[in-house]
Amino acid sequence: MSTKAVADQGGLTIEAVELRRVRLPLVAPFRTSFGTQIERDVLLVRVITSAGEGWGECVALRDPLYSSEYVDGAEYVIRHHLLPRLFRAGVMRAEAVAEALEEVIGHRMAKASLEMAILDAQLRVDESSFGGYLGAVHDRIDCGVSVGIQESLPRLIDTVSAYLESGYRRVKMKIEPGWDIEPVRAVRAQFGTDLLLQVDANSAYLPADGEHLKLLDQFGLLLIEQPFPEEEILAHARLAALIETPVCLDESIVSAQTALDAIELGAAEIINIKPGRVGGYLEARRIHDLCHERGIPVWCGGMLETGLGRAANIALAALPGFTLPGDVSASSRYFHEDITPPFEMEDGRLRVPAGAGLGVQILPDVLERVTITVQLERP
Ligand code: OSB
Ligand code: MG
Repeated sequence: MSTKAVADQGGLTIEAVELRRVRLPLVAPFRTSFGTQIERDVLLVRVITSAGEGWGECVALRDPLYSSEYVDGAEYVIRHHLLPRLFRAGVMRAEAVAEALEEVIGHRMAKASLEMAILDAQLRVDESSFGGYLGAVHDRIDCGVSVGIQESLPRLIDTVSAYLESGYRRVKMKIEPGWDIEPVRAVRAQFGTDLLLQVDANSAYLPADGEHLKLLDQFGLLLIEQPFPEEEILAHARLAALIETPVCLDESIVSAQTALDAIELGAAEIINIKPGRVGGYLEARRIHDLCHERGIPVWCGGMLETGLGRAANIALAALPGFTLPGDVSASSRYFHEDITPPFEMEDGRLRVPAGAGLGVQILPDVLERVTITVQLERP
């Protein structure tokens, strides 16, 4: 711990915050039940303090199709509603960010990006890593991969085959009505029953589709993720009682409170934890902790993050309750070129960064090349 430890000083003094929009083409179109992504339009947050800087990544997508948040809206709410509150609070520690922003309702992805940047800055000063701070117990994590909806069954088999050859330890297939039972049957037939396989519907089904989804039981899936809309907790609980396949929630879980309620109601047998969706890494850890106490398995979700968000997600995924491989893949699964040095898999695993803060450095040349706009906000 450095002599200028942030805790001793009561926090960091924020001098400015840079909001930077970057655009990274994806290596291949990624189709889900809510749309097709061909590039990642990301908002990055750089917090500049008297003791050094920190980076955050906002996971909001370009359009409000996965969740109500979207990147232009996140940038607006950060500039006009969140930063003024953060600046007013003066000296800041990551542990105090949520409270400083509490009166703004929702906008968790926007809030999470600020908390992440301040936590990175704070940990760099304290010379500790995200993993160390969050409570990581592993130095490597198992990688899963999320496979989009494909044009045809042969294409699907080729895509899954290539991912398995590169070492991924678990496959998640995106499904939607019309692309569910037969694609899963084809993957099982080709790769066998040992393959760790799960499906994600991104809210594409109706509560009345329970009997149809029960057809998935024959395939021995690890879980079905978010079949129904975000607010349909009761429908998920009823499905969990109807089918053998464990029901996992993603979109519905926006906080530790909603996680606890969903578990108590029998709607979440497994939880996908995405730090952005729940307002940050501290709330993500609280969800981990409560699930761990109750024996609910969790895994780390992904939002097609750059190397910054990926570094933090890997650290989170190294906590003891993350007993299932997450959607935390190698950088090459997403981008030809990332804004940090690429995360590379070794034997289907990624190493947890050990350096201070996020433990990754920005590549300035790449960052400049992919930047669309930069704005500097000052107290
Ligand atoms: O539902 O898990 C999801 C990507 C963007 C938005 C939502 C989801 C996803 C993924 C990909 O499934 C996860 C990743 O590899 O980053
Ligand atoms: Mg999902």
